[in-house]
Order: sequence, then C-alpha cells, then structure tokens
Amino acid sequence: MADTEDAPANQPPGYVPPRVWTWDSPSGGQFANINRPVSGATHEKALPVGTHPLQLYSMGTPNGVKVTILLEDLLALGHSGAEYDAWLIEIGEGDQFASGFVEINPNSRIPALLDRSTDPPTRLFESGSILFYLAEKFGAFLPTEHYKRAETMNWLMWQMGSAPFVGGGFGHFFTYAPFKMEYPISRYAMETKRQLHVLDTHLAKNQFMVGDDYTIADMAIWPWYGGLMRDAYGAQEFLSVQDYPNLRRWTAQLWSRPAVQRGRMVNRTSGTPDTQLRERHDAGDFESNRQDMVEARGRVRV
Ligand SMILES: N[C@@H](CCC(=O)N[C@@H](CS)C(=O)NCC(=O)O)C(=O)O
Repeated sequence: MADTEDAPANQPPGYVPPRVWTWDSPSGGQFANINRPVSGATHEKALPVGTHPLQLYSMGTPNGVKVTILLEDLLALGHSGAEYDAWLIEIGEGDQFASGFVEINPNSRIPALLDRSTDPPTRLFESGSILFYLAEKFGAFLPTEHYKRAETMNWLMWQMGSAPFVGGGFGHFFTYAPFKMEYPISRYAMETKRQLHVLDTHLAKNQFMVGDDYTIADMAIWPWYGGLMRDAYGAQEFLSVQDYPNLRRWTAQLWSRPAVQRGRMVNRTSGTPDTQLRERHDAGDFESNRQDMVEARGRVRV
C-alpha cells in the first residue's frame, strides 16, 4: 500500500486505494464504457433467429474466431449439420447485455451458441465449451484415442487459462489503457513471451498441438497466438516474435487452410472491408455479402 511519500511513483500520482472500491467513474481506456462491476441485462432485446440448427452470436475477436474456424472446418469435412447462422454481437455497443443474449450467456461475453437441433435447445457459452461440444457432436477434431484425447484437452484448457494474460493483461496495458505503465506492460510481456516459448518449444517436435492431428486445440490457440505472431496489438517487434520459428511455421500452416481464412472473416468488424463478413447465413455469403460488397450496394445484403 502506498503512502504519501510514494505519491509521485503512483498512477495517478498520490493514488491510494480506498478501503472499499466503488464504481464512481469509468476507468478510462478503450472499453471503459462497457465495463461494469455487475452482471445481468441492461435492456430488453430478443436475439434474431435464422433457419439453421446452430445459431451463433459472436464477433470476430480471437475468442469468436475459434468457433467459426471449427464450424467452417466441419462444413469443409462434409458435416452439413454444422450449417450455422452467425449473428454479429457488437460488444462495443453493449449488445452482450441485451436480455436475449444474457439468457444464453449469463456472463455477457461472446461467443455464445444455441443448438436448436435438441429439444429443448442447448445453450453454450465459453469458447472452450463450445469447441468441445461441437467436436463431440460431430465426432471430429477431437481424437478418440486415449492419449491424444487427453493431450487435446490439456492444450485446450491451457489456452483458456493462459490467453487472458495475453488479452486482458498484455494487450490491455500495451494497447488499450489510457496511458503507458511500465509495471503491467513488463509483467504481462514477460508472461506473454513465456507462453510463446511454451508453444514454440512444443511445436519444435510436433506438427500440430497434438502430434500429427489437427484438433480443436489448434483452433483455440491459433487466433490468440497466431494473432500475436501476425498482427495483434502491433506488438510483433516489441515481443521479438522472430524468436519463435516453430510457432511461425505452425501459424502459417494454419493460415493456409481455407476454412481458417473463412472462419476469420465471420463476424469481423475490423480490417479492410473485403476481409469482413459481418453476418453469415450460408456459404454463398463469402461470395456475395462481404462488407466491401455490402457497402458498394449502399449497405444492402442480398
Ligand atoms: N472465457 C471466455 C472469454 C470471452 C470473452 O472475453 N469475450 C470478449 C471478446 S474476446 C467479450 O465478449 N467481451 C465483452 C465485454 O468485455 O463486455 C471465452 O473464451 O468464451
């Protein structure tokens, strides 16, 4: 706990945590307007429902992309039951706090999925849970052999537990915080580089996360760590990503998969318009409803 002698070293200078924290004002930085210390809906609004058994409510962030990669890979394998409607949940606009969304995810975070092929419909939230559910449902990308199945779950859970230090830690303080602070940036850069090294070391001896099998573990890890290797946070030089050649090889290998490229476009709202498919209702949308096409038609989907 700081006292007044330490005041210049604190941020803001003189800041001393009160005995009880209260939600007086937004903390600043990107996302300040959507962060709240309570859960639950802020407004009444039902979710849209399309024609397919699987209804995805998401956004093209790393956690959202995990699921759309799996769905596109399932469809590429010929699992027509994996056809899905992907609805855009704009988290910057607070869509995740609408009553309909909160009903299927009380945690108000994307991605969320409703499987309407079951009676009653099955709600899914937490990207790792969604990947596991779909892989089991379709019997794909989750090995049945004992050791490989355990290893897939090891890496899936590793991703779910580790990435918050990258996104909520490193990415937040390096990119989104209202000003730069050495302590959290160094702390989370250290942890992020440790995780990159874990992956690089493992991938030196394995083609994919589970040997020669491409699994939901790769799909979970790629959007976060492949993202760090490619373009996330503009931090490639800062994190010296060239020091992880095996991870770079694996990142490129996954990116060469058409299903990965399609999955990355779904519900995406950043990047150039030709890389965004804000809503997806069938495979033809990739050819007719990319954002560059929708904008050229005066924001009309066909
Ligand atoms: N552990 C969750 C994390 C989901 C998550 O944090 N989603 C972010 C986008 S990547 C979100 O919805 N943020 C909205 C908010 O912070 O209000 C998962 O893997 O599904």
